[in-house]
Amino acid sequence: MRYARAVFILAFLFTVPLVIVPIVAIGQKSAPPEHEEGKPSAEYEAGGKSPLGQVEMHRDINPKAPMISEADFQKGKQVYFERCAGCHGVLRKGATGKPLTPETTIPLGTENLEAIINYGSPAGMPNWGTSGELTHEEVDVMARYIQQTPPEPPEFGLKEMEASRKVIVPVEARPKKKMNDLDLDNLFSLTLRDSGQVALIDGNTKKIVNIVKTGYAVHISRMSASGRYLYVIGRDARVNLIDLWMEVPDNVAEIKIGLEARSVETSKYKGYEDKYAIAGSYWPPQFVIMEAETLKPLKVVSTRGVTVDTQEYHPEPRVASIVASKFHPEFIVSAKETGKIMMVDYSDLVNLKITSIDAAPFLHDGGLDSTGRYFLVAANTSNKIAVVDTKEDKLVSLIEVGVKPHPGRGANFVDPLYGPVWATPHLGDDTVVLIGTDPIKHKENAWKVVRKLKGQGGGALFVKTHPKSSNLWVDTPLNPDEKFNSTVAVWDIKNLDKGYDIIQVGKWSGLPGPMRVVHGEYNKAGDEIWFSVWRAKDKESAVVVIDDKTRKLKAVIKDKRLITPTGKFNVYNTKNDVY
Ligand code: DHE
Repeated sequence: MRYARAVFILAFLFTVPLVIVPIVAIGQKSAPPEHEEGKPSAEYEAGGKSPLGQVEMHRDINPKAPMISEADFQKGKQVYFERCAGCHGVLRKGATGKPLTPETTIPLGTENLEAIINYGSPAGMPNWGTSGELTHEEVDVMARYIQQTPPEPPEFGLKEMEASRKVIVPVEARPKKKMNDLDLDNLFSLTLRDSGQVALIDGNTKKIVNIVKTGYAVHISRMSASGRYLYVIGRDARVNLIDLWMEVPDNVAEIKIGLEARSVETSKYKGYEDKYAIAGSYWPPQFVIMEAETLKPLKVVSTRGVTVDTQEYHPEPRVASIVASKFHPEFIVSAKETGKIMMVDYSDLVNLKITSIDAAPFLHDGGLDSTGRYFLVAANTSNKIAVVDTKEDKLVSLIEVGVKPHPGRGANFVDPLYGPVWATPHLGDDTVVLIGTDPIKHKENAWKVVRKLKGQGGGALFVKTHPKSSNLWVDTPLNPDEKFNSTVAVWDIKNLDKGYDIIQVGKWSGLPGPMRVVHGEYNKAGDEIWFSVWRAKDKESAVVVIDDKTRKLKAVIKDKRLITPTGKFNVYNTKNDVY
């Protein structure tokens, strides 16, 4: 009773402006319990896997805060960065969740804080204690930890980056021509999240070409414009550069660009092919432009600044998606907390020009429309898609969509009624929203939600199609129900009103549940779609390949080295922004 009252009173403090569906997932132990480290439930929203817990930070004793031993402080720091920092911010000054600075937590007291950590709040704070995610002791430690002065991770400038850089194979010693007989355009880079590796898989033979060591909790891969170099970023902000021309493609350089990161991209504008790479970090809040072939850091730019809505200073705007412009020598960089989209002109790094576009807070993932001119990015907790004209460098529209859009890079196709559209599913509801993207021939539909398809449920992450396909695929890996998180929904683009069919991808893998089926990616020809069957790191996982035309099983790629497979990046599609 005492706890229940405290929960009610304190609900406001931990409010995370999320919505009901994923929150249910967050608190539920029933969501594949075996997903320890790979578990995408609470950790997804809460920024799980942050490596900052391991970073040494200064401890400041606050006489008003309750006693905490050094060991408990270190434990609290680790739990905070693994579970809480994603919503409440590295500095505890608030992000999607409310601030947890000592001024707000000390007056509430340890007992009340314990209650809220245990039971969560109706507004979105997960019930860490009662769900079993945190033990009783951990809840006690956390209640005392968040009353201490927040320890601050160190900055990471050019000097630290340069000191971390390794050129494993110097440019002069690299092949002068392609030294393997791989069909590189149809190679896939597969994230092996919890083993800190990527698997390079031959899309034709479905054989593993190499397993390459990358950063901790590796996240995404991107391609150089020529298709020769593959860039991989880990959550520990390590960028690996893999040369696909080698006899056996492998690392040729690596660098740490910060302490925590998610995004990497390369220069694609004419005349700048394979010249620059860029990586954005969550901590410190900044991005760095590097020499593409050596990863030599050239220019570091901070994203600290004011938010677009309340115009208040934000100390840690994390760098979310980065896309390369096809219209100018520019990188399109989204800063999450401030809601700013920066068009970073890389033609002159000394006199750097940045056009800063006000979108909406909590920018996350996005991609280009089919013409490559418009960038559509989710402002996820604002429930909006921001559209930027990358030719004019202007905001075109802020479109109200469903609850917590999560497009990945989205999916482009031609709707039989409304013309060219771009699609996004949602974490927070079961809709898939189609937005008109052709302001010339379908002006009346441009930048409007032209359809809302009803999908399997919330907890969707990625949508995919291909110019040669008439299927639209949507996963639901974060839905707590196994019926949904181990299957995908597929619509016939020519007959969207008919609704979706369910494809039993998990079952086809031949592996027992629990599992998460995540992230579809096409092969180069656009006649196969690959899905990852993501299980716990001590369990066998798989990649299921589906014949796109018949929607029948084509192959299951299994190998004991495929640990926690998640994102897949086909070289040709990634290089050319085909999605
Ligand atoms: Fe991602 C893209 C951030 C959790 C798989 N993810 C992105 C992007 C960002 C981001 C900013 C856009 C990068 C770009 O385009 O430049 N992801 C985050 C998080 O902050 C979050 C929510 C929590 C965390 O702790 O990291 C998170 N992401 C996940 C996962 O748990 C996923 C499902 C599995 C995994 O491997 O980690 C996951 N994220 C992906 C994938 C993409 C991605 C596969 C690229 C999609 C694409 O098609 O381009």
